Formats: sequence, C-alpha cells, structure tokens
Amino acid sequence: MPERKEKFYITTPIYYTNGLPHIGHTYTTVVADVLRRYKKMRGYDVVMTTGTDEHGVNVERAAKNAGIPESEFAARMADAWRALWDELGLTADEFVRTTDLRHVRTVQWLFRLCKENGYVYKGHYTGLYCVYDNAFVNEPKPGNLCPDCDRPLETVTEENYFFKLSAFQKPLLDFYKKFPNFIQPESRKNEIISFVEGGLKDLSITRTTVRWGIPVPGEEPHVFYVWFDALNAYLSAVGGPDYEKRGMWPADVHLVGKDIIRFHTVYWPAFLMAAMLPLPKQVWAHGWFLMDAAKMSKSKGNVVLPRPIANMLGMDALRYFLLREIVFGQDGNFSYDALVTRYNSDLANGLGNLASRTAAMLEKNFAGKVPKPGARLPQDDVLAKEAQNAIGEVLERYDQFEFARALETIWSVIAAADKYLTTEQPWALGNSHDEESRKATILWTTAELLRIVAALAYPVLPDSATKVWRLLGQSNAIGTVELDGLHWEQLVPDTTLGKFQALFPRVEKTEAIERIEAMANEELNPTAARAAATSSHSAPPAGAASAPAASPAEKIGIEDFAKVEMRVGQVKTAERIVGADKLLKLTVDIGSEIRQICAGIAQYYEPEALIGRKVVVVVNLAPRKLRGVESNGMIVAASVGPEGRPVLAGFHEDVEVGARLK
Ligand code: ME8
Repeated sequence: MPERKEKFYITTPIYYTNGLPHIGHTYTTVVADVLRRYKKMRGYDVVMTTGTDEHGVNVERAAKNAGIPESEFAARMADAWRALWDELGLTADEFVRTTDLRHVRTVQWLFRLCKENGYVYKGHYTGLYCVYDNAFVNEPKPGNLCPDCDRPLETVTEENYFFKLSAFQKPLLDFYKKFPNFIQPESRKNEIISFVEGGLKDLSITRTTVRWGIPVPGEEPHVFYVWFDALNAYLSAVGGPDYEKRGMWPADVHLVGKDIIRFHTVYWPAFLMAAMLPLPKQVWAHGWFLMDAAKMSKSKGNVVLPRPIANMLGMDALRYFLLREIVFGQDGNFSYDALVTRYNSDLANGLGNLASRTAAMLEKNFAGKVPKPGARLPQDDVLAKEAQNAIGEVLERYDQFEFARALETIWSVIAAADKYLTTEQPWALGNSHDEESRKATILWTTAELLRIVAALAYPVLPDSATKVWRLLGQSNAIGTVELDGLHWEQLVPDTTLGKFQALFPRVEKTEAIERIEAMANEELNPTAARAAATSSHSAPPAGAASAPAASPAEKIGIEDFAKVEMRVGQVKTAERIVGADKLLKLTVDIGSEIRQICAGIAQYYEPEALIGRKVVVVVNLAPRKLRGVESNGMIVAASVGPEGRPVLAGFHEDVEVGARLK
C-alpha cells in the first residue's frame, strides 16, 4: 500500500460578510494560498480552508438596510466573496459558511461536549446595551453613547450560558510553555502570555438579544455568541464531529491578523481543551496593511481593493508586492506608488526582462531548443553554485514564513544572472565552433537558472512561473514539481522550447495609478458613478477617470437615482497636485459646508479660472484618496471627444449654492 502523505491543514479567518474583501483580507488569503502551493511541492497532502462569518448583529442590520432577509443577504455576500477569491486564483479546498448545516452541527456538538464536561453554566450578563442596534456595547463613546449610532445606551441584564474560561488559565500557560511555537511571532506570544497571566474571566457564549445566529438546541431564544460560532468553522471544514475520518484535524496553522489573535490563542484552545479535542499546532498572527498609518475601513474611505490592482498589473504582481514589501508579522504601509515601483523594478526589469532576453537569444541562436552546454568556465560554476545554494536557503525561508527573505534570495539569483549575461555577452560571440560552444554553455546556464527560479517562485508567482516553465519546454505541471528533488543540471539539452509569453510589461507609473484608482472608485460607488454619468448625458464624473454609462439593458430605477445626492457648489480654491498631472485639488462650497474634492480636469482647466465658478457636485460619495489626497465628493462633467475631454456641467441662470439637483 502506498504510504500516506503527511497532512498539512491551513486556515484563513472566516471573514465578515457585511463588506467585501479589501487588500487586508486578500493578504491573509494570499499567504494561505502561497503556503498551500508550497507545502504541496514539499510532498504534503494539503487542505486550505477559508469562508464567511455570517451571523450576528452586523449582518442582521445590513440585511435590514438592504431590505432582504438575512439568509438571502448572507448568501449573496458569500457568493460574492467566493467569486472574488476564484477570480483572483485564490480558491480554497474548503469554503465554510457559518450558515452551512455541517457548521451548525459542529457548533452545537462542541457546545454539548463542553457542557457535558462541566465547563458551561447558566448565568446572567449585565452590560451596556443599545436598544436601537440590539447589541451589547463593550466600548461606549464618552457619555455612554453607542459607538455606531450615537444614541444613549442602557444597562441591561440578560440570561446567558457562560463558558468557564477561568478554569483554563493554568492549562493554557502550561500549553504555551510545552509548545513554544504555538503562538507566532514571538512578540505576540509574550503579549498573550501576560494577558492570560493577568487572569481570565468566564465568557458569555450565548445571546438572547440577537436573533440571527445558531440556536442553542432546546434553549431558544438563545443563539451562540459569534466567536463561539465562528471559531468552529476550522473544525466543521474538515469533518466536524467526524473529524477523525478525514484525518486533517488539528490545524497545522491558523493564519490570522493580529486583531484576532486573542480569540485564536486563548478562547479557541480553551474551548477545545474543554471538549477534550486536539489543539491546533500553530497560530500565526501577521501585521496590518495600513493606509497613511491608519487601519483600512470603508467609512474612512481608505480601503484598497484587490481587483483593480489585479486587472491593471496582474494578480502575481499583487501577490509579490504583499509578500515582498513587509516582513511577515509586522505592520506596513500600503501605497500604490510603492506597488508600481516594485512592479517595474523587480518584476518588469528583473524576472520579466531576464526571461525575455533569454527566450530571444535561445530562439535566435538555437532554433527554439535547449542547447547542449560545452566546457565550463569558473564563472559558470560560480553561478551554478549560487542557484544551487539558493534552493536550500529559499526552502528554509518559506518554512520559517519569511516570505520577503525567500523572495529576496530568489531575486539575488536573478540579479546574478543579469550580471553574468552582461559580463559574458553571448550576443557578441561569433560563429566559430568554440564561440558557438561558449554561447551554448552561457545560454544553457541561464536557462537552467531560470528553471530553478521558476520552481522556487511558483508558490508566490503561479502565473508567471508557469509561463517560464512552459517557455523552457517543461511538460509537467510546475505545481507538482517536488522541491526536495530540485537541483542544478536537470535541464535536458535539445528540449523543444515553448512560446514566450510576456510576463510583466512595463507601465507608466502615474497612468497606472490613475487607472487603478478609477477602477477602485467605480467598484466602491457603482450606482453613484453610473447614475451621475447618466444624469449628465453619459458624462464621466470628473472625480473618477471614467464610468461606463448604463447600457439600455441596465436601466436604473428612480430609487437608484434618488440615492445620488447632487448639489450646486461654488469653487473656492483650486490648485495642482504635485506628481498628478491630471488632477486638481479644489475646495468647494456646497451650502452646508466646504468640501475638498479632487477632479481629473487639470489638463483642460487652469486652476485660477475655476475660482468662483458654480459646478455640480455629487456630495454623498464615500470619501476616497486620489494620489494620496482626500477627495470628498465628485464634480460632474461631460466627456467630450475620443480623448474624453472633461467639460464641467454648469447653469445658464443664477442658482443658489447648495441647491439640490433632481
Ligand atoms: O475578524 N491588514 O473577520 P474580518 C492585514 N470574522 N490583514 C487584514 C487587514 C489589514 N488592514 N484587515 C483585515 C473577523 N485583515 C472574524 C474572524 S475567524 C474564526 C473569525 C485580515 O472580516 C486579517 O486576517 O474582520 C484579519 O484578522 C482578518 O482579515 C479580519 O477579518
């Protein structure tokens, strides 16, 4: 019987469905996908799980706002999340929705085990409660106001089931000591240990004030507290009560952001200990991607979306940037500028250029076949050694979750190959037997190096590594290459090369950023952008670079139009933005306030000529940043001619500032 492969089970958090994925969620899921591909290449039987966290007050409220039942709202959102992950090539082996029956059964089963083992009791919970939002509030605003709706909170007592978390202080501390790698990185571990040493209070794990949740069997109207519910997704994904059959539990690594480390390293192991189930082997808490030093959120208007970046630069570029830019475990700033800079320098000029140069020379000199190398010179052996040594080093880095350093090592090999070509100058060699032989050695060496680079980079750059692999005429799937068997001297002479496909075409930075931002604005405000465009006879709004007009098939109802609030504004100041030649920064009086708005009209309007001019402003757009400058609204303009020259919408009669357009 063939020996069973060793298993490796990876999870991402299951994400809340009251919004859509941004770059932060994408980060964790990309890391999980990289590990999944990497571990497969190391011979493991891998399962990766992601999913959606669908219960609780926030979804209840969002569904109410959308005017649809919670189940329908949750289903739509789960579909949207799943579809986006598929589109980005981040398909997990298991996608758990907390409304799945398999999950509901697992949560109820875990509760029963904890209760049977004596760790659950009925009690009362007293806290500040928002009657309007139906939710307990842990961190009220000054004056005991609700942080969500600003209304006064009331002190409410409700009957709850409690979990005896206090009984697990010592078992948890012992566990952390026995398994020193359980919490990663180290700095987080110390934080958790001191939290647990500070004492643990019992935890209320059911609610009677929330409706949209998993019912506690026989105890309605009790539903489970969202975290007792959500954490179980990791188990329900791989069999729930029948986890032994699938053989994947316990998880080898839970990947999470630092915001939810306590739930994963204190509550979750305590629940599992109480139920006498195996504990996960590791929780890895990475840092945050910040925008201007603040955590991203839709209300702040500073979210970065993955799709526009993937559309503009390719998903590989986004994956590379996320892993290369910040050290895994630490916080880092996200900026489009840094993204495009890295794209051009590391990807277009680095890997892309090496692959295209090599492909062109192989095609020209060896009729599209891998040449047979001749005698080696010391410099060939130096490069071979460097590539061979990189293999071990890169695997070590991946094993340690040091993704940035793994990529650094791979890129140092690429740089060495560039230097080698520049010194050896195969293009300058003639047609004598010796020179042909030298050329063959140089190009075989470069091609072999590219093969190794492709295999090592594949977990991070699956699309481009596959292109390089095919170029080198390799017929097996690159994702099935066994990294443990990868070594120098495996490229077989005479192999027919595949067709070269461009990897990373260079982009012009300003234009690339503007296009990404325009796509992001369209995605964040689809109705507003489209309705605004329709309102001025298909004019793209001047704050967004372009917005397709609604096609006849997609007519919008009056209720959609009514969502767009347009008012008459008057320009108070106007100035150019350094580094953004299409944008002007305006301040506009809209009657009730003065707004700062960026408009893509700089190539057609002189700032001074705009002062005092009356314009049409979409005032209820979520704020957003354009080239780092906050824009709080959008100026409406017609788009004229093939180049889309903006012409500001205006009035022939005098209109009052602040008047609403209907
Ligand atoms: O907390 N930078 O879901 P969530 C890096 N449903 N990572 C980020 C990030 C950022 N700016 N923003 C989000 C929940 N993340 C619960 C989880 S699990 C049983 C239940 C990532 O939608 C990061 O992984 O708020 C973070 O922990 C997670 O998204 C939070 O996702």
